[in-house]
Amino acid sequence: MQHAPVPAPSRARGLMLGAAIGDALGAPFEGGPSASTGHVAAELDRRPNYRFTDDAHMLIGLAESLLARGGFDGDHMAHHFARRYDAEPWRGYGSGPPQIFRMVQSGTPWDQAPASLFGGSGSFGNGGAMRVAPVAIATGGDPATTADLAAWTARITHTHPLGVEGAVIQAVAAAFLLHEDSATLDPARLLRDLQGHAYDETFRAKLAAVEELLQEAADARAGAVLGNGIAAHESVPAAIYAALRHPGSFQDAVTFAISLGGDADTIACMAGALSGALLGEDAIPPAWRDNVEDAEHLRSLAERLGQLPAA
Ligand code: AR6
Ligand code: MG
Repeated sequence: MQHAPVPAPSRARGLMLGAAIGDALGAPFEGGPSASTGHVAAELDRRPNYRFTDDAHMLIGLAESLLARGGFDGDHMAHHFARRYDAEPWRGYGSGPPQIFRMVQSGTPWDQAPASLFGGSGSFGNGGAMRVAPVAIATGGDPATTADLAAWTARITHTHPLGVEGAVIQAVAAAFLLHEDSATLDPARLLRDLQGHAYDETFRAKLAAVEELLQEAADARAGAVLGNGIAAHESVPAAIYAALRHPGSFQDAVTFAISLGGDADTIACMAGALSGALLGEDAIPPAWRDNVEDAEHLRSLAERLGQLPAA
């Protein structure tokens, strides 16, 4: 049976809504143990949480800054993040970003503040990756432009090479999936492309493991092999795996991501963005897309990002 290709505007909305939905639904599971997908699905049915956390809060801030400046402006984005944090500091931010926001607001240039964190090594947390997916809409999907813009947006808070690389890989994956058909999706081709953006052995090995795990019949080993932690290299590969393992179902991709436990909201946020980009808004269960916080704003950001001349 033929099926119609998913149109670009629906994919852009799917990406933005998918990120916020994954974050919100995953939030009550953050820091918990891994669980069966059956258990997670029953909990999501019984008591779905629709309020998102810092992940989608920063993703919205990133999109708003790109739109306000017609592309990347580091000083604007850093101050916009800081203003949004000041307005809603209770969203669950990591420890690093608020320190950077204070520095920037006290006059430290945006491109100097983050390198001082964590004893001068910079953050390898997943904060750069969790918010980066809108970049893929703004660039129209060109991988090199996407990688470059993703790296710049990450460096506002994350300067450790693994923190930046995680954002680049997540953004390039989103750009790829925005243009793929789920019926003909070739995960091996995506993973080969992503290897081209992985300069650190840590990510190269994790991406190779994603490909191997996709060939196994069951996904019971995925969490142990790929990780489920707050570091970029412990969560971006898991999110990519979740989206590729369940290419025909947004609900299954997000439920699986949450079932990994650990940094469940962030893994589900990133998996939700990828799955939403591939499948489009209509593939998201209506109850989820109707009820997630700020749904109309997310849709409007998606539409306007899609009209930006390649950022
Ligand atoms: N050395 C040691 N630990 C580190 C390092 C490092 N170089 N870099 C990061 N960490 P952060 P984020 C650890 O604070 O990435 C929310 O819950 C350290 O424990 O830069 O924006 C979201 O839902 C640090 O506090 O913030 C996401 O899950 C932590 O990684 C997450 O936070 C996070 O790095 C996003 O956090
Ligand atoms: Mg988290």
